[in-house]
Amino acid sequence: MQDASTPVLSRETMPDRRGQRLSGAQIIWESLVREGVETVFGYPGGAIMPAYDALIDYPLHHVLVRHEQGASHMADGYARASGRVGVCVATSGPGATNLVTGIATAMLDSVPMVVITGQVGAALLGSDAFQEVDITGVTLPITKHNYLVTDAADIARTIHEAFYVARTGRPGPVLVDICKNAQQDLTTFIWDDSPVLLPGYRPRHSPTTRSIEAALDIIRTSKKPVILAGQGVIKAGATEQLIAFAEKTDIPVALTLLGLGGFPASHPKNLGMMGMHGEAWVNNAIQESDLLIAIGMRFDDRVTGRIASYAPYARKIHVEMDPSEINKNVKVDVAIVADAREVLSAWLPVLEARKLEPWWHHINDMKGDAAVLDIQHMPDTGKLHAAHVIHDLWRATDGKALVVTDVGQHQMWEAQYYRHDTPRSLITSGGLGTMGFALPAAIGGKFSRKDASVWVVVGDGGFQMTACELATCAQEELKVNIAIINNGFLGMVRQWQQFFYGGRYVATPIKSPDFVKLAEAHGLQGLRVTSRGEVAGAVAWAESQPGTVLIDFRVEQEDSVYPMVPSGAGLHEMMRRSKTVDGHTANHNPIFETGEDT
Ligand SMILES: Cc1ncc(C[n+]2csc(CCOP(=O)(O)OP(=O)(O)O)c2C)c(N)n1
Ligand SMILES: [Mg+2]
Repeated sequence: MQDASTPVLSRETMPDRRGQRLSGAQIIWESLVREGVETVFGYPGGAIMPAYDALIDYPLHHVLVRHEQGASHMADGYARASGRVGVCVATSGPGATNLVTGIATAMLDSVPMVVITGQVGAALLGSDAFQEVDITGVTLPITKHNYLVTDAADIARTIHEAFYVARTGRPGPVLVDICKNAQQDLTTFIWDDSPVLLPGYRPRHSPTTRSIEAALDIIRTSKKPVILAGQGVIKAGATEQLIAFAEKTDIPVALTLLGLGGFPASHPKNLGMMGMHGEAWVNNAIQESDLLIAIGMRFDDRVTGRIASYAPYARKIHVEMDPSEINKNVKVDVAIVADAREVLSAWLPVLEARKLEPWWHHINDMKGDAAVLDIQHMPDTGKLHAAHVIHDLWRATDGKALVVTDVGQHQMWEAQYYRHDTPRSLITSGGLGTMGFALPAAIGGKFSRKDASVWVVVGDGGFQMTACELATCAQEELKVNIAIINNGFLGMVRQWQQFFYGGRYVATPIKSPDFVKLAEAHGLQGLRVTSRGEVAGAVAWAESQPGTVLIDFRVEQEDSVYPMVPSGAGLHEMMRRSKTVDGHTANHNPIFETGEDT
């Protein structure tokens, strides 16, 4: 019996089969190899079986997941960690629909991904055949583009196009649904890797001289400017240019959640994270600023708070490569539709060096009081707070880990207390806020960055959504470290219940299995940590072990993330940690409306 995880041919010994008669199934893998793919994440089934059968002959590593959602998050994590296109594969019907959450997650965070699904034979389309779902219909609003392929002769060109669309312009997921007959039929394999030209698709935009200069005029005259840097900086590889720009102009840099790492946390011009759980001085600086220079970010409601009171004194410059984002949420004075690196490179040589001393003086004053409210400075009560775990994890890993978080309170504490100095050192689901993302995304990340020390930071709730992928770690003999921030609650929802729903904890206390035993049941190692003194040692131990290690950190159950801008409130209307009530009680403010969508 042959095992598909050990391919017969290497890339070097693979014969050139262009011009030969091949099956559509073979052409799928021929095309992926030619696109530079090395790893695919997937799960087989009837409508994709011809493709799986052909896979055995190709130099591709197939990772068998335990649930197709895991495959889509793995492809996503692979892409975010490396900047390359991630690939996942599933069968028709339930296989394809299980990918939907992962596709939407990638779409909302602009992640380049190619998703290949099997489909029933073309003759059966529309007949409610066994395991038939119109997956191109289902995914239309959550893919950058999608294709239904009914003919073997179309497979190579479609896959080539799919990779092009996924990675160019503002990246995103592209789905290719391939009918079973198209996989089985023979056709001549033609590979045309000349540049793809698609009518109506213009992924590259160059900045106009007029917009560049209009922005320069405003930048020169501003007294209280703030740069808002988002994920676009990371995707454009513009970190170096942003550092040079901030140093020359003395402009403080605030980051979005997905922008963290795009500008070093330890850089003196770094303000920190903005938004709903951003630092108070960052949000206040934005509210008081006279100029916002938004670069590769999209004014999501989580970063603006109530739009009507957002940065009321600021002129706004928006550097963004997707024209549909311009003036979508926030009206701007100057829009530059272009790549962040190109724009920063154009500004840099012509801008004069400046010092914004009064502005920095004011910002540093604002920082003063915030530091006092920081949990790290609170007296040691002997309790283990999640913030302590993250802080000590940061120290023990020397800030060098590739951290992959799930969604909830732990995600926000990670963003606040793990200081990211390099791009692509944090992977997190921002736009969709997908629980269950972390473990599979970390597995994908580890496959694309084999040398990285990968840490999963995940809640007790979210971990249980995709914990089945522990078996994938075991089968692949993969090394990731898992820090479960176990607070016995769906903590972020509990926090909203505490603040806005009168403390009625409906459906948020959550019972978990013994996570240490769960790790052991998979042949992996586990450890429980209940006090702060054990954290650093546990992290070092986990890193020293060869296989996947899970640490169950039993943290304070009813702690809350501060500051918090309640949904619908202005960015400056933050709830702060109270100094007086045991360090973790909200100064509840009843004027804020009940929010939704945690
Ligand atoms: C798939 C999915 N379902 C529901 C939610 C809503 N939600 C956001 S945070 C959260 C609680 C997360 O709990 P846990 O994983 O334990 O993390 P904690 O907040 O306690 O750190 C929930 C239910 C979501 N974001 N994603
Ligand atoms: Mg929890």
